[in-house]
Amino acid sequence: MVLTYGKSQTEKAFLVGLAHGSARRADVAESLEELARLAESAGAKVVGKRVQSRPRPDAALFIGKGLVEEIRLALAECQGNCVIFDDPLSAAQQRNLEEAIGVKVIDRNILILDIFATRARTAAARLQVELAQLEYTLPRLAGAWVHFSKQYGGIGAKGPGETQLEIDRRRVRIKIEYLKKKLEKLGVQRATQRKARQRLFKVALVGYTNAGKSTLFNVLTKSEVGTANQLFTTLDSTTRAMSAGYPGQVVFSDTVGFIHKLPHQLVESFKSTLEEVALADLLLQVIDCSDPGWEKSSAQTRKVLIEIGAGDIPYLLVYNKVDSNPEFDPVPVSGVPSFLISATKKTGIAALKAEIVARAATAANFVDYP
Ligand SMILES: Nc1nc2c(ncn2[C@@H]2O[C@H](COP(=O)(O)OP(=O)(O)OP(=O)(O)O)[C@@H](O)[C@H]2O)c(=O)[nH]1
Ligand SMILES: [Mg+2]
Repeated sequence: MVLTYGKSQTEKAFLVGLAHGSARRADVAESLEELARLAESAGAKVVGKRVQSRPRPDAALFIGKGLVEEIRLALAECQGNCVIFDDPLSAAQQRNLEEAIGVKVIDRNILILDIFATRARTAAARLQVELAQLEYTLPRLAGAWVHFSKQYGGIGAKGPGETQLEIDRRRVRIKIEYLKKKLEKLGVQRATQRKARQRLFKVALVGYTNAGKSTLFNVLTKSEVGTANQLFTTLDSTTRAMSAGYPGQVVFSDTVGFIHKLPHQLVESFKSTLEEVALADLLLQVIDCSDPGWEKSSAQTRKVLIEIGAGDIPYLLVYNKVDSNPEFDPVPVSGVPSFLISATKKTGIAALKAEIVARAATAANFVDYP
C-alpha cells in the first residue's frame, strides 16, 4: 500500500501543480498554496513549489521530463524526500515519477486521506477513513501490479503478478464490504440518537476547514472541543445543547470542514457524519474573513452542501475572525442574514444567538415542544 505519508515529522516536500485545459495558472498557484497548508498540517516542510502549464498532462509522467529532472536536482540539493502533486496521479504516473526522481510521490487526495487517518479518533471516523483509503487504492492496485506481471509473467502470460493482483483485489473488496457493514450498524445507532433529537431545533456549523467552526461551537455551547490552527482538526461531529437560556431546545453540531477538491471517496464515506448537516433546521456557514480566498472557499462550501443534500436548508452567513480583518465589509447576499463575529474575542455573538433563538422559536417543529 502506498498510504504511508504523514507519519514522520521530517518530510521535506516539493509541491507541483499543472495548469492544463482551461485551468488558469493563477488558480492553480492558489490551489498550490492550499496544498502547502495541507502539507504543513500533516507535519511536512515545503521546500519548493512549481506550477507548469501544458495543454494536457503527460501520460507517463503527468508533467514534462525537464521539470521532473529539475525537481530531482532541487530535492537532491536540500535532501528533500517527497513530491506532492495537486491533482490525482494514475498508479503508473506515480510509479514512473518515483523511479525518475528517486523519492516518494503522492497526490493531494492521498495527503488528505492521510491527514484524516492520523486525526481520526472515534470508531466511526476511523472506519470512514479506512473505507475511503481502500476505495481510493483499489483501482490503483492494477497499475502497481502491471509492472510486476510484465517483469515476471511475460506479456500475455497469466503470471504470478496477475494472480497476486486478483488476490489483493479480492482482499480489498472483502475488507470494503466488512467496513461498510460496520458503518451501517453505527448508522443505525446514530439514527436512534437523531430520533431522540427530532423535536429539537438543530443547528449545524459548516464551512471551510480552519474557519473557526469548533471555536464558535465552544462559545455557543460552552464546550471544549479541540481547536487548532491547522486543517482538519475536527473529523467527528459533536452535538451539544445551547448553553444559557434555552436548555435542551436548540442543539448544535460541529462537523468536519470542507476543502477544494475533497476526495469524493471521503465525501462518500463521511456521508453518515454529514447527514447531521443534511438533517439540520438551520446552518451556520462559518467563513474566515481573514483569508484572502474566503469567497472561493465559501463557494466551495455551498457546492459540497448541495452535494450532500443540504443546499435548501436555511442558513446564516457568519463571518468569523473579524478581529484579524476589522475593515471587512462583505457584499450582502439577498435573503441571507450575515453576522460579523470573532469567536476568540467573543464579539458579535449576542446578535447571532438572538437570531438563532428567534428562528428556533418560529420553527414549526418547535412550536409544540413540551
Ligand atoms: N483571530 C481569530 N482566530 C480565530 C477565531 N476563531 C477561531 N480562530 C482560530 O482559527 C483556528 C481554527 O479554529 P477551529 O475552531 O479549530 O477551526 P475549525 O473550523 O473547527 O477547523 P477544522 O476542524 O480544522 O475544520 C484556531 O487557531 C483558532 O484559534 C477568531 O475569531 N479570530
Ligand atoms: Mg473544528
